[in-house]
Amino acid sequence: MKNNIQDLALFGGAPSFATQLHVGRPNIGNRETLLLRFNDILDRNWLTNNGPYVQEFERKIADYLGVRHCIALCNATVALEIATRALGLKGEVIVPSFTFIATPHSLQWQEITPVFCDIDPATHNLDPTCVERLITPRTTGIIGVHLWGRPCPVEALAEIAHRHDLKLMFDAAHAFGCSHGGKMIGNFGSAEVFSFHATKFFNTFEGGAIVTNDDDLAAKIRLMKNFGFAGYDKVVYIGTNGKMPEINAAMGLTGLESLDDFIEINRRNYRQYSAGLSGIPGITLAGFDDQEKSNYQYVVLEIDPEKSGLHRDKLIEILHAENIMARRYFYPGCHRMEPYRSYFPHSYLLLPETERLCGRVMALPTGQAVSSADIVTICQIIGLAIERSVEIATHAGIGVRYEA
Ligand code: T4K
Repeated sequence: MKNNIQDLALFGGAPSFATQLHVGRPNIGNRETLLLRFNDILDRNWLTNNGPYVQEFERKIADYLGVRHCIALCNATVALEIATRALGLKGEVIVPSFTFIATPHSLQWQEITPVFCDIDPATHNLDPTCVERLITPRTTGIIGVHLWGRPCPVEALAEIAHRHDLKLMFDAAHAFGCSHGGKMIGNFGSAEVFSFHATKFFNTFEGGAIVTNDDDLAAKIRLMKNFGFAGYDKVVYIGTNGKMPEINAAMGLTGLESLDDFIEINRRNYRQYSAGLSGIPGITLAGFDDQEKSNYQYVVLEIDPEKSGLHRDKLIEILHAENIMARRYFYPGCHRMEPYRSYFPHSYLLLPETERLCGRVMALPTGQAVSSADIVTICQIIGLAIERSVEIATHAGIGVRYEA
């Protein structure tokens, strides 16, 4: 237990953890079952191209979500590219800037202009009023991101899309296993895209999926992910290679069998963080709606520098020195990354809430790899740092910015 700032590793104490605790450590299901499936794949000599495990994986995901179609893909970035293309998006598409860079890149890659929209500070998701202000004659669609697995204002966005005759789809990379109004995420908009990357609470090593209730769209996506082939020697669309290999589906099928355990571990961790951080001035933990299903994969703190006396970046420096590898998701905002910062150098003027949150938010480690004792220690260090913020400022010079 550390009691004063000299105990903190940044100021000469021993790090709290001998090895690093990471955000995004993968959850792994039953190893024996997984290895049996790997052996099956090798015995069958069928490694990819819509193999039996991919087909089983797609059926199980569709059943779990209650959607008509799931198309398993190699990752969510390619899934976003295929979904936007299949929907016929072009010109301008409205997206949040407070997201992972894959959301706008999937558009720009196809020479569609991502138009960055501000967010509601209470939910970190698209603010429908700002969305409406950004619609121009070139706008063809809106992509909402269910950030941290918390649902977008889907009804308000659907109403705007309907009124302006725009396509609406969702980047649900964070939201597998989450619900909105009692309905699983995956059922909203024309299509939703999940990521099953290693860092997600449920993973297929790399992987993603498009889910939709639209039969025609699903058929088009299936062609597009396989070069446009509609049978041997017959190509009917421009397509790409978006296929998920069998080994990834085997990982996914095995993970699905432990899904409830993964969620339970995350929920337990989240509750413990919530209790351990409550009452620390200037710290707000992004909440989840208890009436809905959530995967609790992102433990996200907002640090108010006035109330806590510490800048987020100083706190990250302190945590990193303790081997707690907190992350500044999603700093500095997509609009401040290339090529967007060169294309739209003044876009920050329209993004005041995004700008504010990008400087205040951090994600903490959770999942199978984090124990209850680890969380006690992490909360204790955050509490100590904020309690001694004045001393820390004197010792280290406040306002020292974490390297950008
Ligand atoms: N849309 C949204 C809203 C997204 O957040 C993402 C991805 C996408 C779309 C695109 O999905 P994919 O095309 O990736 O399916 C990571 C992930 O690579 C990325 O998938 C994820 N979002 C994003 C939020 O996080 P980085 O740049 O933070 O990755 P990296 O390598 O720094 O790893 C993060 C942490 O995870 C590290 O602290 C270490 C740990 N880790 C990572 C890997 C790969 C492990 O412990 N084991 C591992 O195997 O992007």
